Amino acid sequence: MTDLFSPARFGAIDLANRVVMSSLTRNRAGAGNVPTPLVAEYYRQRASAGLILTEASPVCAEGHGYPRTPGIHTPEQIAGWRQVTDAVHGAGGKIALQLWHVGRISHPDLQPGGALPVAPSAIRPAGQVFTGQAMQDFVTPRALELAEIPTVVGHYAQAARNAMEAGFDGVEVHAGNGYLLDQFLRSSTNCRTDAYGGGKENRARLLLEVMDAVCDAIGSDRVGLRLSPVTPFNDIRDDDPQETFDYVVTQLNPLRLAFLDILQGAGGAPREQWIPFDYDRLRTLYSGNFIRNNEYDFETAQQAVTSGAADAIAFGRLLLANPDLVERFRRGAPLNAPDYERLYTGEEKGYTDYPFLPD
Ligand code: 8OZ
Repeated sequence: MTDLFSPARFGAIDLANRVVMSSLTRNRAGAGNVPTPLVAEYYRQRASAGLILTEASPVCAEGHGYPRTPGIHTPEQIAGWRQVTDAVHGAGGKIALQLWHVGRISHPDLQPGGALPVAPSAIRPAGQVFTGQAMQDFVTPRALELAEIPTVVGHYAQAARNAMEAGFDGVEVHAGNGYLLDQFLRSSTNCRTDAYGGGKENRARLLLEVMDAVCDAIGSDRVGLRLSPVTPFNDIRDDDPQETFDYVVTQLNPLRLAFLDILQGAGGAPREQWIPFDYDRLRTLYSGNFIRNNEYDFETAQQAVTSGAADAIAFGRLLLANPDLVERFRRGAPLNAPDYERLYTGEEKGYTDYPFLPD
């Protein structure tokens, strides 16, 4: 019987088990948003997961919205990531890079030339952004011109090629959590009247063009996709998320991606506040490898894989705090708790110092 410890083949990527490390932003990049040796050590420690999905990595300078997030658009960043992939491969692991563009979740202080962040429509997100020194209110972004859209698509394709040059096993396109591709997908952030706004077919157009371009660039068997149908993170909503996401996954089928990675629920919000959504329906509509994420423990993850509800489970908080999570699951060992104070602090503490089980 297939269980969490069974090997898997996701497209061109062989996984030793079905415990996937979820993408987690950790803000430890060095100058020039370059991954440092400490970043390589963090991922190396977690190489026993079947597949590591890296923290989100901006595909272009305009795609940044947080300090010290490692990009994949300069030669120095590619070289920095190469140290990470070498470290993970040296420890027998597999690693895919998450491709990111924040869209409106940014600030002129984080943009080239102090420009306005870009978005599908000029709608300001509620809330504030940390610009390195202080929290500042979000600004009203600039709506992308129709003629600029091919450039955005091109950034994703080039970033995927850069990821291959850096030695990654694949990439995961980040189309969740209220960032650029999600801003296009959802009705609350997309009021465009051209071919990229309006009904679900138009709102999904940019995402599907990006997926086509990334698949053409590196081969669809090395490409995955992250969606988060109902997370309200970054002030985003959809009038009919089921209709939107049923359509998206159906359109993805012909691409034969390596995997689809679904963030269920609403981030860290309590389960009672989760907007109802039929994830099993997505599983049924989608013909490829299906990863589920959010609040799984060993028992519920094992149940999801053995029942066929998922092909793998992605763990964020548990893998953050337990680099040897797979071994702890095998032995039924106790788990370390995450240090929430140090998620984004840029230091070794709370990053590379979580204890392993004794041999
Ligand atoms: C937490 C802090 C900063 C960024 C996401 C990339 O939500 C993120 C993120 C999460 O997908």
